[in-house]
Amino acid sequence: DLVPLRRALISVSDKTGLIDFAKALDARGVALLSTGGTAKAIRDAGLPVTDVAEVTGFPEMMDGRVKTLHPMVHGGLLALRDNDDHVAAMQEHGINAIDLLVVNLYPFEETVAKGADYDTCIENIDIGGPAMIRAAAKNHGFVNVVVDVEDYGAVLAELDANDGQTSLGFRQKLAQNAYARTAAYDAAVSNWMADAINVEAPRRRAFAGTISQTLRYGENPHQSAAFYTDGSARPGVSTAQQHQGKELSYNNINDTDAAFELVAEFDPTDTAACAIIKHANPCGVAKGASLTEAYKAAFDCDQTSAFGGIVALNQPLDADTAREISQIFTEVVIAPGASDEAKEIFAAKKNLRLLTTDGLPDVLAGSNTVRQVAGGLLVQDKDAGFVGMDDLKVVTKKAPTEEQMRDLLFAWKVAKHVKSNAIVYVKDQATVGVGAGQMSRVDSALIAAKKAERMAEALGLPAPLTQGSAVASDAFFPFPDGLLEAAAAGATSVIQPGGSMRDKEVIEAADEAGLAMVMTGMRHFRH
Ligand code: 93A
Repeated sequence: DLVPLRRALISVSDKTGLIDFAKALDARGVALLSTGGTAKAIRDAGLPVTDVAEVTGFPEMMDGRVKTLHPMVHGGLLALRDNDDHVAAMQEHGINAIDLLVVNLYPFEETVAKGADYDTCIENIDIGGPAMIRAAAKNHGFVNVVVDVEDYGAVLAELDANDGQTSLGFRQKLAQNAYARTAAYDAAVSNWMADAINVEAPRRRAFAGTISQTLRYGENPHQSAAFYTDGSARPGVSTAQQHQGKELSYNNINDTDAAFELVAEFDPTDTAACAIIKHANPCGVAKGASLTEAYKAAFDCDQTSAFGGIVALNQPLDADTAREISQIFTEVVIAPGASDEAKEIFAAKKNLRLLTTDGLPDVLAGSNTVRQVAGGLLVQDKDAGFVGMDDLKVVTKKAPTEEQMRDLLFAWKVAKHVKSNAIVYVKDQATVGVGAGQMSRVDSALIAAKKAERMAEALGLPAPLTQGSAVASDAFFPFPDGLLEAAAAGATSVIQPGGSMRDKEVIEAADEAGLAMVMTGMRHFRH
């Protein structure tokens, strides 16, 4: 299954590494064939190269839209070298075999990312490139196809290991990668179009990813796993720089993402904030006059659960906060930057992973979330819902005080990031009890209150911090019972969407308990 490599067609938009690769091929006796800009670059480097236009007998035309779409090219890529008819056809039409195709496509994804206008995006849809890639990949029995600059070295290594030939296994791997590239390319085009022309639920959707990391295992050690990025390059765990510690695991990545998305709710120019996450749920979130204070307050919500947690900060990590975080075992810290001193402090903590990013994700930016179900995918808009002071409706006799209002809005932001049913108690801009993921809202209210009691004991407080707290419920109270449970825990103000058949009953119960309650008109289920 070894086949020699005698003739290559190179047509690349990204010319990184091109000259070195062309030189190395030339040195191995490979004849080079190339398109306009690529040919010019190779020629300028003093290497012999034939223009595709010379081979096809046609000039590149229509602004380059038609340059390689020709039987002299596609015949050379697709012909089966061991098929008499194919060989006869090549001879009859003077078609020469192409053994290596090197293509990287018009930068469509980058053009979209730059915010280019519609026509510019359209012009950057590569047609001839994918056509050649797909042809070469189909004929991998004889043809090598390279679509990534990173693979240039591997081709040379393969040639050197096999006396100027390549093996079938090698060509198969290249072909598999090539089809994933053209699939991802068309997925990007289709997804861009869905946005550009505003289709709500396109009949077909395409998804694609590029491997970022093979993971030691998945959610459990018997599950294999890998991390793929979609190229959207949002600040977050997929684009973060890791400064120390072993590789992130599947669960680390999932939790770090949850932590960073939550802390990004809090404007860093307004105040410092910290979120501590365990199993994708927050066990402490707080704002503070400094990052250290925010961390301490978040930690005091549930010190037991914070052990081995993921800490996310909305401002660059400073030395004091690094010292404070170092007091207990933390799996990952993610922040939009870190001071050198903070990095040094963490350097002594071998098991702690520090990740820094170039900023915070924009929580209001539109994007999709995708979840797999048996036989399909569920796609929805990301929950970028936002509720401000002006959206709230006071429904009880008592209206929240200014201070209560601030805590209610804080609790509401946190509740959005807690698995349903979510109940979040907040006091002085810090969570003091988080009830997550229960099948009954009453249980979430109870569990959160119970945790607050435990923390009060541990901290030696006279009463749980839920006394006089603000409480958020991610969805409406279907009955008064959940609300009354929160009142029993000491909550004095409530934020919830409203919209239950029994809103009237719930509001009456709130009035009777002397609560101040506001409704958001928006719900934040999270599953
Ligand atoms: O406009 S195209 O879709 N029409 C073609 O026939 C064609 N053939 C190659 N674009 C085409 N290409 C692309 O040109 C390649 O995929 C590559 O990205 C680019 C290289 O052009 P140049 O060599 O002129 O820089």
